[in-house]
Amino acid sequence: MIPIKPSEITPEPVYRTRRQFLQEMGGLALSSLLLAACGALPAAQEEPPTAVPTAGGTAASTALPSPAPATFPTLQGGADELGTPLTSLESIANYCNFYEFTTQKRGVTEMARGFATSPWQVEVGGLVGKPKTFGIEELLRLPQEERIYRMRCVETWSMVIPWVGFPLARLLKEVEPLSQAKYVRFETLLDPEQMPGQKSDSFPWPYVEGLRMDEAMNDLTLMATGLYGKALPPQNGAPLRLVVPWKYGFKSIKSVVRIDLVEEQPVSLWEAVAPQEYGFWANVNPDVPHRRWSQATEQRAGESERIPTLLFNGYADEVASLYQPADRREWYF
Ligand SMILES: Nc1nc2c(c(=O)[nH]1)N[C@H]1C(S)=C(S)[C@@H](COP(=O)(O)O)O[C@H]1N2
Ligand SMILES: [Mo]
Repeated sequence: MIPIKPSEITPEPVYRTRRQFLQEMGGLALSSLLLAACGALPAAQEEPPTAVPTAGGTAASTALPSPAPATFPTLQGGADELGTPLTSLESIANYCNFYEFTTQKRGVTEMARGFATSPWQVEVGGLVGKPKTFGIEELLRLPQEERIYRMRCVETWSMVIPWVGFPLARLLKEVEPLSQAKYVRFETLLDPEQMPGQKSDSFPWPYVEGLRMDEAMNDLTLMATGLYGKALPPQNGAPLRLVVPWKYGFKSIKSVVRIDLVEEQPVSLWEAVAPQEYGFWANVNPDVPHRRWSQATEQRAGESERIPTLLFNGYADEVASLYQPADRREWYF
């Protein structure tokens, strides 16, 4: 790490906020130095904790886009169903993976400020009876509910996030899936002018992800439109992102513009980039290590101790039956 004190490079008020934030994220900074971002890049591309976004970045990050839709439910409780306290909005909104902007987790917030999320359309098609292009305002009119989910990145950091959104199943029913549809394929916006990371040819843009039909229809699978009772911050995937809490975080694709029902298993971005390290299924399993590190424990944002990782990220009762036989290694890769 570079031995520069934050006080040497930023004015005092910003430095204070930043210092509080860095205290919370200190452990994460360390683990991100040890692990390459989602594995395919050299660890050297990760930023040390002193190289934080420009002055004021932290303070402004809580200024969420407004207005949030009136239908957003208010926060029900301060913990998940296991009693784990929520991760602070400060952490959720300032430590992000969103490679379309930058591979620097603490740089995303600043880079994504001003990202245009309205107008926004989501094209839903492929093997469906009634293909349809939805305006985001139409999707925001669907009943929105709050879901507190654990989020486990494949890099071993994790958060507990109070999402707002609607089940993906609700949207898919609108377009009437045909029986030939076996998988759902999702695509993020392609717009290198707004998302400068897409000018890098290290990745096959746009970001693509996929689910099998029964995973997509599972009630846990959420299309998130907000968090902490407000509209999604751009850096967290505004205006609409997938959340699949029992899988590693990279499956939860951000800023979705296209959803296709397809017959063939889609090839996701990470699978295309590093097929030896990232598979299609990516179900969380502490007993199946990543090729380069253990998945047995994780670092919860804001906590110093590492904690055990749970099978299916703690959602085994809801989803384990989808994966038979259970010991097939591919499910966890
Ligand atoms: N389009 C897109 N979606 C993405 C990513 C990305 O880089 N681009 N990163 C993924 C990874 S690796 C993780 S861990 C989560 C992070 O979500 P968060 O930044 O909101 O915590 O988003 C996932 N979705
Ligand atoms: Mo991730």
